[in-house]
Amino acid sequence: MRTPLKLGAFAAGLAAVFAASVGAGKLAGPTAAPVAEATHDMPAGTGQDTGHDTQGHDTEGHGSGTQGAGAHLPTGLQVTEDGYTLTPLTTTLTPGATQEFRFRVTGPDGGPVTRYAVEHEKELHLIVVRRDLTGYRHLHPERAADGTWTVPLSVAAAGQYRVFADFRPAARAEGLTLGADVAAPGDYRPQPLPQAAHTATVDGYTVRLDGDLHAGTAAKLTFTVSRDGRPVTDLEPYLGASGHLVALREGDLAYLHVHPDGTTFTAEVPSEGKYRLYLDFKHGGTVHTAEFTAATDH
Ligand SMILES: [Cu+2]
Repeated sequence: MRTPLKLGAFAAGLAAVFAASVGAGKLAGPTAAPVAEATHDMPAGTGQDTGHDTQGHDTEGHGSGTQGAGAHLPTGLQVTEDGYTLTPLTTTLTPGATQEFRFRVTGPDGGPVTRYAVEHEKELHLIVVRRDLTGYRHLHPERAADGTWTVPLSVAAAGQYRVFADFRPAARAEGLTLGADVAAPGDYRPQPLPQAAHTATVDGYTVRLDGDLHAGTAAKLTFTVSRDGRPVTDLEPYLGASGHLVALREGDLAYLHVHPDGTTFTAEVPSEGKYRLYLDFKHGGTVHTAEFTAATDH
């Protein structure tokens, strides 16, 4: 249910500055694209409603109960949506070890999806994060001809991990983000969410975030990357853009995946609360991820 992003035309003069306008993005509710398909008509709050409208379509409800029939849910909360299902074939992770993480996406006909549209230079983007919002990874798995996806994955510590597959089947006009939990057994010590902050450091870079989130409306966010006190002016393209931003909502890990057009992002957070922002940028041939906690202003 990727909705078209409203892309602005903010000044793009400084290579090191991202203008990330947060508004009207994937997590948007009421203005999102048509949802009249019966497959969206899930009773809110029911956990065991098996699909009656589409063969093999299990509408396992994570509905909040506050949205009317046909309204969009935020993405990433369901393992099945519109007949597409994310199935991890690797169901247990071993902390500290690199292993092959394998999964499959099946379509409405029950078979593995083997035809995808390329979006942002990839057929599928895989995000892995522990349930406490630590350990973020943004990966690009390889697909075998039979539809099985594989990627080397290592997680540092035990815990419950959320795996998001962000993709668009060739047969669909809109993308999907499906989410599933995968466990890394062991002594799980969840970390508290860091305080909201406008500065993050990563790999010797300092990234400043200007702007604040507003629930349900557009808000402009600007990221400025510097190193040793000086602005970085030669960021490299990453996934066909100047940066890549994912926002996850505290509490349920609702997922917002936004790519910029030029140096501009536009997306919208759906509700008041705290979000963890993950900004990927590329410099010196390496992708770095700056993380921020951002709270909506009331
Ligand atoms: Cu990606």
